[in-house]
Amino acid sequence: VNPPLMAPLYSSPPQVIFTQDELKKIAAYKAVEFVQSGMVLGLGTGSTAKHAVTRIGELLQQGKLTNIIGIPTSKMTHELALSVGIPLSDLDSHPVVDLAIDGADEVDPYMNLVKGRGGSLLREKMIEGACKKFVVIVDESKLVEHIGGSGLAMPVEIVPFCWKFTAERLRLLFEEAGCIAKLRMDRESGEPFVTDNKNYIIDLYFKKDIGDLIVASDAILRLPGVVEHGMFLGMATTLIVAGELGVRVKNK
Ligand code: ABF
Repeated sequence: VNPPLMAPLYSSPPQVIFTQDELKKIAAYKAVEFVQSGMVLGLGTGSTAKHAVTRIGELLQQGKLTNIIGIPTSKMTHELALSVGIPLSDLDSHPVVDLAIDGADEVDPYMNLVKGRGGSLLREKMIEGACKKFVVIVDESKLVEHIGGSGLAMPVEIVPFCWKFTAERLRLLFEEAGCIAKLRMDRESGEPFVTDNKNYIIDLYFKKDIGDLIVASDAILRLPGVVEHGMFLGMATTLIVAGELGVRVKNK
């Protein structure tokens, strides 16, 4: 048989369409490549971080990782990590965390994040603030130009005591940005959503840009009744984004 006179210059690449969950898994597996035996790990919460926790458990069971200690960022992650065989501890016993891996709800071009739509922002911020390296894993739908400007919620954890008063003070802080402050409800019970720390969440929605993020952060944290907010500014050291065109890793 004669060879073809001219081979085609390009063969069209196979069209692979990933589901959003597959992209989350790709980002999570990439992050787990940073994990080394002997590390103390911050274990994130959410549907993306879940893939990383499960993968770390798998590698432990296969003996490819040893001597890992996990610090879970929520009760849910605590349960998951135990179920996949990750030995657990906390910040009191391990105040320095080598590496944390967690998802995010929004990521801006400077790697500032909004987190907490899953309700675990306080423990996430404590643990991820104590780590040497914080790897954020997202699918590309989480990338935004300005955090807080997507029309989606910016969560603030508050004490339940006189929550309406605190919600109104939060709304007034951002009145010029057309802020709406809503108490987060638990879909199943119809009662207020209660965090792992027995607090409430106020979700802030903005019609306009909220301006300087550090100024906004400081103003929120100065309000009595506020425990923490979901802006994670300057904390991420590595960002892993999975999209249809592949995985991108960006370092600070
Ligand atoms: C946690 O999980 C939260 O801080 C954030 O709200 C959420 C990200 O959700 P998912 O990975 O399920 O999209 O990290």
